[in-house]
Amino acid sequence: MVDLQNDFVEGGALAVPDGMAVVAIANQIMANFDLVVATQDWHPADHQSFASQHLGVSIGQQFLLNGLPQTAWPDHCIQETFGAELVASLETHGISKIVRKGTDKSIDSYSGFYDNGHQKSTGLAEFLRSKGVDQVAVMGLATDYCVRFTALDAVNEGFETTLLLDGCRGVELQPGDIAKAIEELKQAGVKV
Ligand code: VGL
Ligand code: ZN
Repeated sequence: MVDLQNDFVEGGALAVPDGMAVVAIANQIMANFDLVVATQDWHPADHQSFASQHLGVSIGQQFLLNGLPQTAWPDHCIQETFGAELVASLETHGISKIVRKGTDKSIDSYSGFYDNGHQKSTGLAEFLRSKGVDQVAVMGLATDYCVRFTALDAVNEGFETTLLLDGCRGVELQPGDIAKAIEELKQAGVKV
């Protein structure tokens, strides 16, 4: 379950259209899985993906962050704030592990497995293997960012990976971004 946090649902700083709908879906389907992991975007207040940290960079704009292409986001999911908390209506007792990502201010981390430069692992793949997991299903927010990169890393780590599309909503900064993400995942061997 990717980033089911207050800032990504209605009223949040980086609200994904209809984002709250996937929380109810998560609650409905959770019991069908042997192991449930939640990711949590968890940024320091001066995270360099925030447009507010750069002169002349506006929200939604592309820029280079330490050599990597980066979208400028509104301040969101700041550690220890309400916006970073998991949505309160999410059933949390079934969750075995919470993976926090995006904690290094100098690099973004869309995936639950690696940062965007694929330099540091969160330990999620190792955790899943230690539990005997060989199949992974991915849902959450947002389809075209954190869900996309989490599912791509899952399949590239050798897990048989399924995108639960009904349980995802996207940002769609550009029209067609969600469809492109789905196509990319299919090409990579993710079942949709
Ligand atoms: C996300 C943009 C910035 C996401 C996180 O959860 O998809 N998107 N940080
Ligand atoms: Zn973020």
